[in-house]
Amino acid sequence: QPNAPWWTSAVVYQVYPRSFADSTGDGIGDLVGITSHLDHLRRLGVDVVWLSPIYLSPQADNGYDISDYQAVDPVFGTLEDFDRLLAETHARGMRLVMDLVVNHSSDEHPWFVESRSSKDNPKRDWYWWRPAREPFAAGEPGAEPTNWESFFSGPSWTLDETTGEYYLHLFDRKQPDLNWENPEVRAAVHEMMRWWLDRGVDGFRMDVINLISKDPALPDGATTGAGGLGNGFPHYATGPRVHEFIQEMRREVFDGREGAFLTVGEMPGVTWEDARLFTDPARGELDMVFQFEHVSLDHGPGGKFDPKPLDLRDLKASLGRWQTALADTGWNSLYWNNHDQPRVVSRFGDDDRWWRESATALATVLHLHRGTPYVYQGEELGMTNAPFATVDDLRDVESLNHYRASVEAGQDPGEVLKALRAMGRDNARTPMQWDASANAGFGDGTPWLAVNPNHEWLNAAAQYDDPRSVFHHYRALIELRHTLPVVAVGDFTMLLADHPHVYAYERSLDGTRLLVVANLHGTEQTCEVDPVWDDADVVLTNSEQGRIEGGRVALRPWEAFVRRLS
Ligand code: TEU
Repeated sequence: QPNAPWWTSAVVYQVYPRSFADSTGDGIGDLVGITSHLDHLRRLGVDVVWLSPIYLSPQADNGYDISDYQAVDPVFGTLEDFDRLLAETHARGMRLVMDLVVNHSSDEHPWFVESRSSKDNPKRDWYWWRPAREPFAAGEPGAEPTNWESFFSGPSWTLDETTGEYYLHLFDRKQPDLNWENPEVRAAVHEMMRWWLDRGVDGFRMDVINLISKDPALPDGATTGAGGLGNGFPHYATGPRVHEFIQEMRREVFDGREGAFLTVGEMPGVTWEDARLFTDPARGELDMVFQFEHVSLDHGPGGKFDPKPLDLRDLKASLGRWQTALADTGWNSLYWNNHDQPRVVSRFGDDDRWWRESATALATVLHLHRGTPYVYQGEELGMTNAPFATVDDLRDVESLNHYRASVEAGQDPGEVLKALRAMGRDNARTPMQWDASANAGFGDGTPWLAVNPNHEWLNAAAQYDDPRSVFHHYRALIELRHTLPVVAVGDFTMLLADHPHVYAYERSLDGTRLLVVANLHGTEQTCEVDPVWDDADVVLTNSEQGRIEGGRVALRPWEAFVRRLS
């Protein structure tokens, strides 16, 4: 398609710097470590690297709490290290996208330090300050200005003794929300973004960017949470001015700038209707969004830490709905994993008996949808969830807060730990498994989060020379997107929507047709497709079988194949 934007045929690779490669031996990954492994990414064939935050930060939420947006945290290196990483990325024909975390800053950011210092400080209004709710005195239970529950447990307001008022934090208390109603805040963010673009970066992944416009009336939410807390989500998600703010950002930061950029908005709870608006090119907002519907299907009534088994029909209905919704206007992001999600081979696959088969089947299903695929570090090796034995093995603020709050509320610690083991974010954050050596080749020091013991057999070095490996399957999928326009921009049609275990769809463009069929179950399955596929070329498979006779397909456990007609 001559007019399709460059990112329709691109694949993005997410690096979580803390866990990628440690060059200094302090147990924490760093920029020099990333630079030294860029050839792994080139070998895989990805087009874009998205770097999770490397800015100066107290690291309360591993860098998603920023105290200086224009400095590199010493734990990751220096600005010179960054410039070198950027140059080496570009030298390999890849682009580099930064994380933009501007719904909130750190409480240690000078903006917040000033803001909290007095009620008449010029930066007071850069954050959300409110007095105690009448008739309570500040500090009394129930005195919080709204009943909103924080994403990381407990109230989303904390009392600051200096002025006796509360500040809003949708996440941890060390992550106060910036007040986007204030034009000075927006101008400061735009200036900072331009500074990074002037340095040569190629775009931004925008953290919880659909939460930046709150209803300024700050109404209470329906009470659902623990201890009488309420759900504030309807009052801060996709709020009244969010499209205006994002359009303004586009104008102020990107308009008139030479280059090929990528913008992706992370948007918990976003609907497909809103996603169409955010990504309609005519509206000048974002290139694509991360939606959460498909990674919420295994959440039970109690939320993510009350997981239930996935029904494959729900997954097909959800992803299919998004394919249809953004078929003519807007664009999808495709992902199973990121630094917040459990590992997909453990979550939707079988990381034991059918490890290789299920990792490659799930990859096949995802990558050949219409949209831009994202690979999270280690996913291309089939990395799995970690065998955390006790709560002391965990590091994530969300998990630790949830554990404390649940146990205080009387839940059984063993049950809480079980849920954290299945769904906790640290599963995604164990060090990258480069080889079979003691720390998996991550670095010489004791890693900040223990290496998964399965690195002895599950590692990059073991897969490079194995054409059947998970790594080479990802490499082949990425190559298909680069070489076949039907993968990048073809139409999508879901097949067999009611089959409980087989995921199948067709892509088509100008007379070229692709058939994708995957058995996402550990038993043999059969299904029917159009007999026209009987003799079609097999473009990719993770199995030896792959026969179609008279339209009848017999599939081995977790078998996946792609066929082509043209
Ligand atoms: O995450 C936002 C978000 O809504 C989630 O993925 C969240 O971490 C999780 O669902 C809580 O249950 C972004 C970042 O990706 C995450 O790492 C940060 O902690 C969060 O924003 C705050 O910056």
